[in-house]
Amino acid sequence: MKTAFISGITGQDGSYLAELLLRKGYFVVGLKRRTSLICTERVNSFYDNPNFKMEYWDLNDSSATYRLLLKYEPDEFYNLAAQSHVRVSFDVPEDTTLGIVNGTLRILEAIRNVHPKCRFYQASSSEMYGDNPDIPATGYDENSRLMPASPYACAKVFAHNLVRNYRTSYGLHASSGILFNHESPRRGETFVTRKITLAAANIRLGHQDYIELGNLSPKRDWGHAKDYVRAMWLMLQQEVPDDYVVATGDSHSVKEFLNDVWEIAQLGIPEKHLKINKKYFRPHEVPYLLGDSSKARKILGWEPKYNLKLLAEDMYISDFNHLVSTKGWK
Ligand code: NAP
Ligand code: F7E
Repeated sequence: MKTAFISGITGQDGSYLAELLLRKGYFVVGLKRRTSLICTERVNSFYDNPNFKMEYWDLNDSSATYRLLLKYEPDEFYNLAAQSHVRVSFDVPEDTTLGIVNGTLRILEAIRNVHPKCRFYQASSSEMYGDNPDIPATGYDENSRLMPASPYACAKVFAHNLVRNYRTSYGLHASSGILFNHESPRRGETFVTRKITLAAANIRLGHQDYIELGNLSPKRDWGHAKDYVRAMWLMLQQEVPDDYVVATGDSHSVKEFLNDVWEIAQLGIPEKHLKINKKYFRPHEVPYLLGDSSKARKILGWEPKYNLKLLAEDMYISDFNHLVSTKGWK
């Protein structure tokens, strides 16, 4: 039985990846930082699975990394932990950067020193391309120039380069997935897609009047997290470690996503329920992201099952049903 570590187990991707690996017969160790409230909502579905174990750990704690690597000798380590909110990274740049950069470095060093056979996955991000003005017509690929436009993205670039450096310098089986935006019913409520689907459900049920958003023009290549965790696993099954872009190849604006959700929710035109608030604008925006995942499709045999419409439906229906069942609203 293979053993996998997942840092960021309480996050969106961590929970979907754990479900996938448990289905594949892995023993999964979920690495969780200590929080004052128990925030295990996303892991409830498998918390009692005998092949799942939760351990306290933190990106800022080398000793825990060494101790747990020696205790479990995992076959695979998926590093998904991060302060992952781009807007918030402008407010807490040190915390964001230290966690992503030093945290990744600590894991790579620990693997190199005590358990070099362990395969490593790094959660790199399309935010690393930033505001690069030279976007290829087919989208960014693994060789496109990185021009990060936030503390979060700068830190991800540093960590991305570390992974490549440890792969070439020490021969570690270390891969980075350059994942474009991926969403789901488990997406954090302050990311724009989930904010929109949750607001639409609340408005539809008569418990919210309007939604406040920032810049509606940026375009994103949005996919479903369930599709994207499959790509993470596929990367670590390859003989040779490498970097891969994971994206749908289709980009839409925030306004288009809003329109789609309002249509699904049968709410008429969004402008009836929309206020623009400057506080949600960023000091530096990434205007357009489109990914070219040809390499992942060819070498990993990966392809997404969800398009934007299916994603929006999944998220809206989940939010609507959850409000009806938990609050008793009709
Ligand atoms: P998420 O929902 O925000 O989850 C982040 C996870 O990291 C949470 O479990 C969080 O714990 C944990 N974490 C934060 N700081 C930590 C620390 N100091 N020590 C230990 N754990 C810590 O993010 P996600 O959407 O699942 O994304 C997973 C990873 O992929 C992240 O690294 C993100 O930057 C990257 N990524 C995401 C996307 C996307 O579109 N979703 C795209 C590209 C890359 P708490 O629950 O306690 O906060
Ligand atoms: O913003 C605009 C905002 O916060 C998307 C993270 O998972 O994906 C995510 O980063 C767009 C931006 O995601 C609001 O200005 C408008 O242009 O949902 P988001 P993100 O910044 O793209 C990447 C790939 C990651 O790696 C990150 O970890 O939507 N926008 N109005 C808004 N955004 C938010 N959050 N809230 C608004 O009210």
